[in-house]
Amino acid sequence: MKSDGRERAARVLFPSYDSFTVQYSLKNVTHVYLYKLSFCNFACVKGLIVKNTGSWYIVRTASGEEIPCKIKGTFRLKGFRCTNPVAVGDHVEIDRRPDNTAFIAKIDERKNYIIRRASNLSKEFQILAANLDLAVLVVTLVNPETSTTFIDRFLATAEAYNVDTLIAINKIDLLVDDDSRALLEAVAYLYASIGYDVIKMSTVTGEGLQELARALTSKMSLLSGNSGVGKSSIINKLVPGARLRVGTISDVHHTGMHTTTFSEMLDLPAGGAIIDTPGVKGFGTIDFEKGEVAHYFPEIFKMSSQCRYNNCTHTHEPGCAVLEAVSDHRIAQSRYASYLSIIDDSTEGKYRKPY
Ligand SMILES: Nc1nc2c(ncn2[C@@H]2O[C@H](COP(=O)(O)OP(=O)(O)OP(=O)(O)O)[C@@H](O)[C@H]2O)c(=O)[nH]1
Ligand SMILES: [Mg+2]
Ligand SMILES: [Zn+2]
Repeated sequence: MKSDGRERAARVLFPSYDSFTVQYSLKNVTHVYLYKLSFCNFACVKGLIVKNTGSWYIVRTASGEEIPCKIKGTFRLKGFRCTNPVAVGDHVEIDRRPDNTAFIAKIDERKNYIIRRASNLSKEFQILAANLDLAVLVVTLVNPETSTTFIDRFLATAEAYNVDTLIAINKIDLLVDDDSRALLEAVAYLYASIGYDVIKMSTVTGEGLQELARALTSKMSLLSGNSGVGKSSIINKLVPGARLRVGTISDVHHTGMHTTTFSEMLDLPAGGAIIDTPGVKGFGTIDFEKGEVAHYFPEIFKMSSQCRYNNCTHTHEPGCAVLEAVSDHRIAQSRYASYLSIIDDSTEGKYRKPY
């Protein structure tokens, strides 16, 4: 603000968290200025969310200091309840109080994020991470078996929210017989042919680790997937000294035990950072219009230009090129089933099954 005395006539019109408006009149002309963060000059610090424990967020400032912060109950989004309105990867401004408590006062606009519906029928959603260069979906064909519906729902969401995705098929050391090897090649081929990067890997044999490390260099990446697929094990191999807790696989259900309970960002030795997240069971999609779902399945979208009708939903219409391609096996049945499952969500406005 200028120091010519004008500020004495200034009036704070709309105080808010991060800005206020000042109005004054000079020679019969009214000037209105929006001052951003002016009142935060003393206490406001910018930083990056590097850890989310559920009730606390750890914010790393430019000087490297890590400050535990709470949030105020003001970050709500249109009608949905969010289990974590602030996510790892968010750039924020925090308000430090004299009593040494700190609150997140503002979230900067996000470049992108990955979001899922948290549970059946609820309007709750969860932001897995924000401001990503890459989302790595870790999947396994055994112990546990990742369903194709889960994979496809994740990929469609990443397409919708503009995040590049890489599929890491982990635990390939367990695929020893011919049938399992053939399945591995088929899954890898399916997703590579659609245009996704696929890495076949094992933290036990070390296969694929270098390739993954190269793909992550200088990027902000998220690791996501079902519990027990080896996300934390992968990070322990990539980040010297990480020592993240690694779980066991249930003997009965061959599923993970939800070992990681909070999201955490770790710096990579060659530059960039990786975010470990708790395993997720289902992947409910958010906010998709029925007509736009096809846009998030690249091979279905490509084929849809040849459908007879512009507004074809690819479910029953005559002259549907997508249905034809599914019956000719040019589009995988599993992908089409996933497409239908998301259409079903949008139709019902509900998310029932734990995909
Ligand atoms: N055979 C085999 N086992 C692996 C591999 N990678 C991880 N594991 C094992 O899989 C189990 C689960 O690994 P975690 O790293 O805890 O899995 P996670 O994805 O982080 O699981 P959550 O934190 O529960 O989401 C552990 O017993 C690991 O030792 C692999 O490449 N091959
Ligand atoms: Mg883990
Ligand atoms: Zn069609």
